[in-house]
This record gives sequence, structure tokens and C-alpha cells, in this order.
Amino acid sequence: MAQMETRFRVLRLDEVDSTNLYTRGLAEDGAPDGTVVVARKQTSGKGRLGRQWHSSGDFGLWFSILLRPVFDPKFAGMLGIGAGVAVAQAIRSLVGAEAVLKWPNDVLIDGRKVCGILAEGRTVGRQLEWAVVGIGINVTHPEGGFPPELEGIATALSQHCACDGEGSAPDKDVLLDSVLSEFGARYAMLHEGGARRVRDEAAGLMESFLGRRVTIRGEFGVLEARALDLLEDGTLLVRLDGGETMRITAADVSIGTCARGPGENNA
Ligand code: BT5
Repeated sequence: MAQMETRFRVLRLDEVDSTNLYTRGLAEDGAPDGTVVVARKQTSGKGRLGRQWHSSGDFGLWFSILLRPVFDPKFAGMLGIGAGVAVAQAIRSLVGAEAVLKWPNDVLIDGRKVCGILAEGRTVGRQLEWAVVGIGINVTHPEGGFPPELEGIATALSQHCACDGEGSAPDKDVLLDSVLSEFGARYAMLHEGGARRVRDEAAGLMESFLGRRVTIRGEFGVLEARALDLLEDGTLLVRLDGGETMRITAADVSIGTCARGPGENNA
């Protein structure tokens, strides 16, 4: 089968509440697959579960991709996972830093979060009508530094760039092109029955996470477990301390037991 190629069409905004909210509006208005919305600043950047994403300044790449996937909605969770793989690979090739993934799709460098991903969607019957994958990558440090609650948790690419010396960072447009091209390849794989390949890539980037003891916080409460495996639909297989296994679809997972350390937060 010829490889499916998504053409991305990029809309640029100076300031918006949230590129995800804006793109969801475009989705409801019928905008096509591959529409990308980038904003220089967000006044109300969103994380998962109603959390905030700090992006009120021009220090990062804040964007959302509108998708109209035509594969089985049971693989919808792989869109966010595929986006995590795309960001990690783009960072590895442009910055030379060892970006890794923490389930479901946080991108970390040296245990600190450099990118967060928020995937949302609407399913009608057996069809995913649309999905919006929002990606926030800290490119440089915000003026005056990260707010105190993100100290020790967040990092920016400029801190890890081996290319032009200390403090440099890739150009945001180059980074966007690279992430979109990496993501387009995984999106095509998902349409060609290749969820396993995307899963394998993601699991490779989660090596420092899979096998570890984790604390899981979800609507079921707080559980202590061992992260066993990433499954082909993007869910996380864990073994609870009681011995039984459980598939986690939506939760916060932090590495280690309740004690916190760098990279072991809820972010
Ligand atoms: C996420 O949520 O990590 C998803 C973030 C998605 C942001 C993008 S930006 C473009 C698009 N438009 C939006 O409105 N959102 C998307 P979650 O896993 O819930 O993590 C949120 C947590 O990350 C917060 O509670 C903080 O602890 C931490 N955090 C907030 N801002 C951060 C930043 N700039 N860098 C690193 N960590 C941050």
C-alpha cells in the first residue's frame, strides 16, 4: 500500500486562550485533517484533567494538530503516544539530547519535563470523528524562570542543546517541521495497521520507565504497582502490589512510591 501522506496546513496566531480549544472549534466547523494551529502565547494553556500548562510567554512551541483518523477508535490512545515518539525523535535529531517518554506521553530530558501532550477527541459510533493533539514544548527558559511550582520539574531545550553551545535552541519553525514530519510518519503507520510498530518505538523510549515501581493516581484512587508493559492500544499494563494485573487507560503515573524526586512528579 502506498504510504499515506498527511498534508499539514499551519495557521499562526499571536495569542489564544488554548490552541486545543481553538482547534476543537475548527474541528466542529469541519476543518480538514492535518490543520495545525500554532500560537506564540496562550493565556489559558491546558494540561490533562483540568490542569494548567504554563505557556503565557513566547518561550515555547505551543500547537495543536486536528486529525480525522480513519482507523479503529480502539487505537485512539496511540495518537498521543505517536506524538510523544515524534517529539522525542525530533529533539534527539535537532538537539542531540536524550529525550525519553513517561507514560502516557510526557517527554522528559534528564528526568524533567520538556514537553506535555494533550490528546482529545470525539467518537461517533465506531468512528473517531476528530482528534486534537496539543503539544507544548519548552524551547527556552521563560523570562524570569519557571514559576516556583515548576522548579525541578520543568526544563527547556536551550538547556540541553549540544549544537551551538550553551543556551542555544533550535528555531521554532524548524522544530515544528521536524515534529510534524515525524508525527506524519507515525500517523501513517497507524492507518496502515502499524500500531505495533509505533508501540515498539514508544516502548523503546520508555525503557527507563517500564519495569519501574510506580504510583498511579486515577479515578480509582491511588495504587502502588510495577509498570509492566505498554500495550498496542496505548494502555499501560501494571502489576499491583496485591499481584493482580491491571490495564490503565487514563491516570497520572509517577515513578517510585509516594516519595517525590526530580522527574517523579505528577507532571
Ligand atoms: C500535559 O498535561 O502535560 C499536557 C500539556 C499540553 C500543552 C499543550 S500546549 C498546546 C496545546 N494547547 C493547550 O491548551 N494545551 C496543549 P498534564 O500531564 O496534566 O501535565 C500538567 C502539569 O505539567 C502541570 O500540572 C504542571 O505540573 C506541569 N507543567 C505545566 N506547565 C509546564 C511547562 N511549561 N513545562 C513543564 N511542565 C509544565
